[in-house]
Amino acid sequence: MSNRTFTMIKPDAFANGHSGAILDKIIKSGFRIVSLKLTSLTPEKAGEFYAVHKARPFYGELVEFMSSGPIIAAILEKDNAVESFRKLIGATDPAKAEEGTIRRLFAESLGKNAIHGSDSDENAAIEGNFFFSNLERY
Ligand code: 3AN
Repeated sequence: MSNRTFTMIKPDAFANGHSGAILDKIIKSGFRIVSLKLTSLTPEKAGEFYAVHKARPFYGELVEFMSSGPIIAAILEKDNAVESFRKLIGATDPAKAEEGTIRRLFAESLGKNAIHGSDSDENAAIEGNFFFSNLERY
């Protein structure tokens, strides 16, 4: 069990002005920010990040959306970080996400669902390294 996870505030939540409220909720939920940056993905980079979903029917839509505007990428630390953060963000489909979760509060739809959270310790490390070099972490 690792104590780090990776997150992105997606283009919908950033464009809708929810970044501050989302970061506040993350911090108040006990996560420490290890690394943080405002950035954006080219379609090529978004395609690479979501390569595991290449065969899925929504892949093209996902890549287009994720490269449509600024995002905030971050590495977060807390005991049992991956599982605890998945609980905080809620189900992929905001309509099915529990009351009080980030997706329930801020997501627009299944595709535009406000925030990403790594689904395993292994992916948390891969995804964190995708955005940050070791030198950028403390
Ligand atoms: P999660 O982000 O909850 O781990 P995944 O890994 O199944 O969910 O999907 C990755 C991303 O792909 C989701 N965050 C969502 O933006 C998008 N996505 C998943 N399922 C669909 C779908 N049926 N239609 C459109 N976009 C989808």
